[in-house]
Amino acid sequence: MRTNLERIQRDVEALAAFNSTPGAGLTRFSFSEEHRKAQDYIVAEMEKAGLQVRVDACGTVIGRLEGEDPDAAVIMTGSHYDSVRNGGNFDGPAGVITGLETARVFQENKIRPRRPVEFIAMVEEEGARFGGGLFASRAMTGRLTAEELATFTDADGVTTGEAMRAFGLDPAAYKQAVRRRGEIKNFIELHIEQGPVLEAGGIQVGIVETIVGIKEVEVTITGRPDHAGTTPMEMRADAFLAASKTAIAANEAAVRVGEGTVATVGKVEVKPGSFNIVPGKVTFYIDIRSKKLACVDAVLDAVKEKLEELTAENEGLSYELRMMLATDPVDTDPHVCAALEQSARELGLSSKRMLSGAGHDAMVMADVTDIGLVFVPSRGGRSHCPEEWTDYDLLQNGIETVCATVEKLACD
Ligand code: HGY
Ligand code: MN
Ligand code: MN
Ligand code: MN
Repeated sequence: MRTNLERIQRDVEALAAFNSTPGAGLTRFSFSEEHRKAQDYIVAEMEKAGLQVRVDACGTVIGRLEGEDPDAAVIMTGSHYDSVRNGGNFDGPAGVITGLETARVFQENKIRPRRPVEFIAMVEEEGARFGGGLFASRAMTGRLTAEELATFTDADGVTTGEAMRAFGLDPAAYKQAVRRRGEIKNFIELHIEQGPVLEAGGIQVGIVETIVGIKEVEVTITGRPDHAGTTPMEMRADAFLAASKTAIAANEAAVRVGEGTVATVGKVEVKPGSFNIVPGKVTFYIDIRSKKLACVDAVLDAVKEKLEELTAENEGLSYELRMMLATDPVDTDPHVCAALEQSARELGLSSKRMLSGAGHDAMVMADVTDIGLVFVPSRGGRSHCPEEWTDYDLLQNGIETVCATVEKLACD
């Protein structure tokens, strides 16, 4: 092994300390103080590894190792380092640390690649603060819009653009983050599996062939706040009841269409939010995913039908639906998959081709380059919770696989 287990563990523990909910999992929202401290750590480690470091217009940290041919298309690896609320220490940072450790191996072994190599650390992949998500990769691929920066807000009503400005970025310059097709030869991301497949099969490395498509919609149902005791049931315009029926419709549609399709309502805001007031307004988010886009759309259609039915039968109810994120299913590049598989084999590691039910920045980077996505096992298949864990030696297996593959692709 050329990577160093102690350094990997130190990186995980160092980044995990930049946390706004210590003792209750990891919470590191974008453009927060925790983000700032984590960014400072990553920049310092990249500089120590001999990289030229910059932060792009939307906050992605980019460490560049110049190639013998500085104009050659770049080999890029990395992931995100923001988190969900009360999440785990590995979702995202595992891929950022893969980059740090690969850069260190290049430095220690005096590897001078023909192609430039860029190691990146991205923000707001989860969308946990502003909704949407996959922010940095959408900024790099030109999908981000000024409208989003001005309208996506956090729980305090702060827009993404305002948070960027407070962090020292200029939201008006967001387009400067865009990377053109042709600039990047490959993007490879290492990520924890966040599911049970590798652990259950005793497989060391997952090589993802397809990443599911995702549609995330925000639904706001407006009803009428009334006294919970004096308002007869048949006279109510109960927004939460309508939201519940809509959530059930989404759930039943996902089960009905099958193909591994999933639908989740994980965030609900009920207003005014008192036990003795009939809910007047409910905003909730439906996350729909499938390896088949037609299945995602079938579930979304079922949601829209239910909303139309509920508001037709009760004129006190109305709804608005806002698309927060829409990404199609994406296949990874067969050549990159083969190179990753060969690296795993040469390292004596077992590997398995698989589907990703989680979304990842790699799926967006596929707009401008050919991608690879590597999984390492998650203990008990758990993620997006404090129990999220990957043994450091299992993480190291994935890092070695990516490091060897980045070296091959960069030195070809
Ligand atoms: O939601 C996801 O799949 C990813 O963790 N952002
Ligand atoms: Mn995640
Ligand atoms: Mn992630
Ligand atoms: Mn991701």
